[in-house]
Amino acid sequence: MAKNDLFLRACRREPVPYTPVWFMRQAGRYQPEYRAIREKYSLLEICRQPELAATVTLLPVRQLGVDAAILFSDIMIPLSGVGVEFEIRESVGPVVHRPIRTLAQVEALRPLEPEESLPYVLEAIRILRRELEVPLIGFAGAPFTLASYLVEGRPSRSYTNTKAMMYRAPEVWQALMDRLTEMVVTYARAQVRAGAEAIQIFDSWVGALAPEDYRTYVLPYMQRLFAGLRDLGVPVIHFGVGTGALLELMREAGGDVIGVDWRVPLDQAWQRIGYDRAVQGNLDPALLLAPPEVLAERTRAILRQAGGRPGHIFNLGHGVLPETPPDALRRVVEIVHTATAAG
Ligand code: 1CP
Repeated sequence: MAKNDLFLRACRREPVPYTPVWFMRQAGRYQPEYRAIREKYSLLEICRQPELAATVTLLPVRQLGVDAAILFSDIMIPLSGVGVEFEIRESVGPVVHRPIRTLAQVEALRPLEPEESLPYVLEAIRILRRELEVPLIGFAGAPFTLASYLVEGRPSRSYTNTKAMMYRAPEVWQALMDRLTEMVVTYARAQVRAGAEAIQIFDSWVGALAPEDYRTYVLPYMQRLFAGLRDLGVPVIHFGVGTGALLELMREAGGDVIGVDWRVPLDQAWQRIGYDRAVQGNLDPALLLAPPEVLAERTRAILRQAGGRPGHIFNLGHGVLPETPPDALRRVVEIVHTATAAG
């Protein structure tokens, strides 16, 4: 079968016969098959065994009919390669054993050598490229979002320690963001060399920042990050949650595709971002729990807001919730494909 490259064409804002769709967290707890694998293996075990990571990556591709696959991994994975010790704690998320608070701790971080310390990630990508008939997206966490876990030591709502470091110890913050930016560029480049056909940068928690703070403490690093990926020639997606006040700054930072959450209507978001970028989004993941006719109408509403303009990739505004019925995801794929093919 010829490869379905609609996702890559849409990233480049080329016209496509129908709108491509994939879902953040399309492999995960909502799937009985994933839960069965998780009974035998921890999340990190799955990430570190290339055959298992590839199997989990493939599950939703075949079941849902999506137009792209995303490597099954976690944003924390490359941190093990720079010397950070962490675990993924059940019902909590990433927990860092010794949160980073001092310049000495930042300076103790090693440069990342992906082939040495993360060979299983690169091997999973190579396996997937042999198996997949849709493009493979690699990914990395953005420096701010990674820093939030390193400084807080665990998931946070207020990012108090992270912001305190920005304001009170800017030299520590700058050193940390420098290291993380370099790590992300090295990591994403290795993924593309191994075969990843696009990269998504997850700045999931950057919406916690006021625009002025984003400009001062994050934008320069993000610009350097995207500049460091430009010559690879693969599309780069720049995603964050709660970024309604930051979309223009995210555009300024970079990315061929800007990921938008559900809090901003897609037509307004695209107008603000500018039509010289592609956009990805933006159905509220909770709508997958709504009655079928409500889900269908809200899916079509997003397609109307995209207005048939080349450069829309349909996705959720954030990851699939564990409570989601798999059938709801299949229906969304069907609606996106048929509604845009007819139009
Ligand atoms: O086994 C489990 O079900 C535990 C939950 C889980 C899963 C499924 C974690 C722990 N990580 C993952 C896999 C994962 N992580 C993927 C899978 C690929 C896919 O989309 O199919 C991806 C893309 C990630 C990336 C990730 N990890 C992000 C960015 C994406 C996002 O959702 O914003 C973030 C913020 C993390 C940290 C993390 N890892 C795990 C959890 C529960 C969290 C979030 C914790 C928090 O609330 O801060």
